[in-house]
Amino acid sequence: MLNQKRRFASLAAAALAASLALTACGSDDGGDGGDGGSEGGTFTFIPKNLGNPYFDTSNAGGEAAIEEFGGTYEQVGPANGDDPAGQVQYINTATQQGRSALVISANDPDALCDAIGEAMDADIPVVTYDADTNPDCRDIFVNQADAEGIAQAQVDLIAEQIGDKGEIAFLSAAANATNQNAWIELMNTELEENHPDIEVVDTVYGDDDDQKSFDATAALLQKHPDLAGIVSPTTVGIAAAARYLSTSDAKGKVKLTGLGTPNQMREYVKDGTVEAFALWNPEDLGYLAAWTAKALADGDIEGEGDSFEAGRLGEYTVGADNTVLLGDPFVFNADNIDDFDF
Ligand code: RAM
Repeated sequence: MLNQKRRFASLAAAALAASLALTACGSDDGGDGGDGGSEGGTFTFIPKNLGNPYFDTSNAGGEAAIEEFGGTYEQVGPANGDDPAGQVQYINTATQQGRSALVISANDPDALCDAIGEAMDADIPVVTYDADTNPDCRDIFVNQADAEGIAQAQVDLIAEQIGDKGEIAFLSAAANATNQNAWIELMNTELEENHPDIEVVDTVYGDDDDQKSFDATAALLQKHPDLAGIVSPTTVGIAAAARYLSTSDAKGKVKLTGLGTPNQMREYVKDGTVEAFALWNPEDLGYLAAWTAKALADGDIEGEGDSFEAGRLGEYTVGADNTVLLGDPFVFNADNIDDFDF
């Protein structure tokens, strides 16, 4: 754990340096990328939604990688985090423009597959990162951390904070989000198997929209007066829930944990609303996704068993289901939160 902590801290420091050039949302027009090849190519990042600090950070990592290897970065995407149809339009446009590779956080496991298939038919490699599609409809998924590990970290946190008993609820992102759904399923299994006195009484969806997530938190508290805790496995959800709790009577009584960014959660850890939460380094995730896209575009890798260089992160090998794994989740609390800036 200590080693991992040190590794994460040094990666976070490097990420911090790199993130000084954090880009605003929108599209950097790179012109025509042409087919394949990373030099001079254009790499299109399509996050779940624009304006989400998590994706601002991850995509700044992608942009930094692309600058390192001499390509052009662009980011396009829908305004809302529950809009696969919006993502399809951006995929289609990028295909028509002949981009070198696409890097997508999918809002739905199936809905993007036809559009992704057309991109791949046009020899445009497609990497998913953060939230996967069905594995057979993309080239490679860059996974932030093992889903079991992400689920376990959050169950451990809530169990510890509520004394391993009582009612809890999930405040998720979009109802079709592959990543949140996989984590929630694994958390439910872990709770059933190892925490018999914790009862999951509700799962609600804030669609990675700040206001919807805020309102959903208020509604949860009203509907479940005995609620002991909320687990929000989304950076948008946990920040909105923390903001609600911080000025309510439930502050410090209804425990809140899940996945958050240190910068969004700092004030709520300091004011006692939140004890601890988890995440990985989103900047490294985007950085690794960009290097993966380059390796595919250059024909250096095709799938499982192939290795490639990912700049400052070193060498990675494509694993089962054509997945590249970034690392382990990390727990943030009052003792360490000031060591991080993302
Ligand atoms: C939100 C998004 C993203 C997820 C993080 C934890 O920013 O839903 O997909 O990975 O939270």
